Amino acid sequence: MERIAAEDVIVCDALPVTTCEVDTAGEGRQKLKELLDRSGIPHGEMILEQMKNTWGMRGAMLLDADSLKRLEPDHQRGVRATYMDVADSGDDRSQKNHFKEALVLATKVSSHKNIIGEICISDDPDYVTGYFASKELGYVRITKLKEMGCPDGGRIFLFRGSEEEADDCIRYLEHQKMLVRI
Ligand code: PML
Ligand code: MG
Repeated sequence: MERIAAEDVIVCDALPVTTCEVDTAGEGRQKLKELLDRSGIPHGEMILEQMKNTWGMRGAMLLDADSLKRLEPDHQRGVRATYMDVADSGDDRSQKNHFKEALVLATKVSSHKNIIGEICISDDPDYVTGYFASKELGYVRITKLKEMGCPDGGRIFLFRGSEEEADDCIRYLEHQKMLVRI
């Protein structure tokens, strides 16, 4: 538990949600590439390749979307987006709700001015739905991004900006307090 001042908390609305139904993980991957392309993010294939390196990280990869340079101070740990929650949390927390937790996280992450997109594939072997999220396209769920039983997964936050902005972005992702109205 940590006492925090109400004025330090930003309250905002969740990203709008849409769902893209796909039949195969290959189709889902193709959809991700299209969304990256529509967002003006080049090197879609190489960005998706980076997902091979997110397994086992506690946080997310923070990737410069243009140079593909990794910006996390500690590559093994990654950047952990924390200090966010649902604004009205009267609901039952006894069961993990992948979707709600991810929507809250994606809303916080995408609201930083230098984040131009996020890709997520769950690391839960039984959960194959993932998403792309950005300010412009909202939270786009993709119903299959890996095979059932596969433990791989992770998150990539796509960044565009200067080195100083990257420092500010990491501080924001890890420490800014935020409540999200769903
Ligand atoms: C969704 O259902 O919209 C995707 C949720 C991704 C969950 C990621 C995780 O926490 O494992
Ligand atoms: Mg998980």
